[in-house]
Amino acid sequence: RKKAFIFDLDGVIVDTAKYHFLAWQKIAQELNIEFTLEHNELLKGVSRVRSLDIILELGNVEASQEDKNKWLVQKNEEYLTYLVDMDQSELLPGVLPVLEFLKQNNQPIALGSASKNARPILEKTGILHYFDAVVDGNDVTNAKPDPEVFLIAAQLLQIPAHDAIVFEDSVAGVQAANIAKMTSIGIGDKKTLFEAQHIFANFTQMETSFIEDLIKK
Ligand code: G16
Ligand code: MG
Repeated sequence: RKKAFIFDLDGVIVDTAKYHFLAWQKIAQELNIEFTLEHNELLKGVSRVRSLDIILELGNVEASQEDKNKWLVQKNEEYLTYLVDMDQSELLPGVLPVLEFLKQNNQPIALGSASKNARPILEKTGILHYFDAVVDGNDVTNAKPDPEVFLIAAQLLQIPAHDAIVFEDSVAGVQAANIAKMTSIGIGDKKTLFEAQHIFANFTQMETSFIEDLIKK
């Protein structure tokens, strides 16, 4: 059977969270807002615009739209400097074999990410050709936990939502998959992602037989 396999990007395919963090930290420093790695958890899977709002809320800072736009541009320019040297070595462990296995089994694959930088990251890491559809921050109006990004992905793959499987590292993303009635698979910490139907620390923990069962079900 054909299923839709939908991958989140940041935290599932690549560990760009550390780069988002460094870029946001620079903005926060300029604004004298304390911004720690713990705070950074709040930004996972969250859009750029919403991320800035969260940081401003942390520092009780009110700002004009003009200033906000300026910081959003600054943040992205800083973030892009970290992507320049990105290559296949930045793929998270076990990702490539899973993509390869799905391809060999003729399974449709999509990206479902909040990031507006998704395509260049897939290109730089050399895996764009695995994806039959790419849905990212440029294509959606509603952020996760709204299921829009995953619903569009399944639609593009021409697979009904209940036959879609979503890999996610963020709580909002797992919730989005659940709302869409898709199979949610958390990649990361059990305690954080307890709402997911299945949870793996990373892709190396996922047996081929598990994926075979997903295809057969
Ligand atoms: C990713 C990250 C978020 C980031 C968002 C937008 O989402 O998890 O932290 O804020 O993309 O990224 P950009 O500024 O590149 O548009 P995902 O859905 O891939 O985990
Ligand atoms: Mg993510």
